[in-house]
Amino acid sequence: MKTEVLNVEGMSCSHCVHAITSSITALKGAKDVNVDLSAKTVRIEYDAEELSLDSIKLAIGEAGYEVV
Ligand SMILES: [Cu+2]
Repeated sequence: MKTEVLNVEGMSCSHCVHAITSSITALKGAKDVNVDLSAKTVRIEYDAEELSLDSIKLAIGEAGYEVV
């Protein structure tokens, strides 16, 4: 299991938290997603054998947010 913290721009409310959380948890291998709105970070716990960090970043981008 791997934990990664990403800086994500564009998150401002609980809708954003939900959008990001559901787009990442839909990925196979994602275990836990934690969004911190004030810190603008997303902490993801995932199985690195099933899921790559690039796929996670792509999912966040497709949800409409920018990983910086
Ligand atoms: Cu929002």
